[in-house]
Amino acid sequence: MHLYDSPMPAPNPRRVRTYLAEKGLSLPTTIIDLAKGEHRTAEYRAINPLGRSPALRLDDGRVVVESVAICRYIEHFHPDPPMFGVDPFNTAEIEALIRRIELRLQRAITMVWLHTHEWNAPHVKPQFKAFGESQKGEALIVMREFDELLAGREWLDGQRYTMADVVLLSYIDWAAFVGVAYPADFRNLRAWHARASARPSAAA
Ligand SMILES: N[C@@H](CCC(=O)N[C@@H](CS)C(=O)NCC(=O)O)C(=O)O
Repeated sequence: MHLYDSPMPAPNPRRVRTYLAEKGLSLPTTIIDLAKGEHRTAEYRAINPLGRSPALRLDDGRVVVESVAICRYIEHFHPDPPMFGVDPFNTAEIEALIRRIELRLQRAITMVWLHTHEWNAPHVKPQFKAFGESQKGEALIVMREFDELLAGREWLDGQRYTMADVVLLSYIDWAAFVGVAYPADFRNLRAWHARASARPSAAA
């Protein structure tokens, strides 16, 4: 297997690095420098026609895209420690958490990023700045929901550190990068964020 990865602050490739670190795994890697536009080259599009990072090329040449799908693929071969659930209910719970993070928090933050940030001006035409700004409030609504969910819980599923925590960490940090830091009174989220950030995998 060969990983196509991009450095911080890119949130989606980071998930795969965090996941691999939790498993104690490392893969041969090619760095795709997003700032240099390496994801838009014909060479990389031959790997991932979507022009997005990360991607995982299998030994037979097939390619898995989407950060969570890449981790799910690796999970089949390296099930310990379990990152996607330990029984049918827990697996469904983690899937639901990941979908909530991706479909609500990630979507809102992505709209902020695409429509308000100068970096995207050459690519997103037109940028709807007012729309982008409006999505900051939506992101905070979802963050508050997670703050409430985390009351009395160490990790999102209430049992152990899972892929849902990896995905949330990537987007809480990315949100701060694009200017949507959660308020100080989100105490449960803040404590969870400190715990997740203190894991060695967070620095991967
Ligand atoms: N849902 C995809 C998102 C992949 C994605 O958009 N990656 C970003 C880096 S964090 C990217 O390649 N951006 C380049 C671009 O949009 O032009 C995943 O989870 O892998």
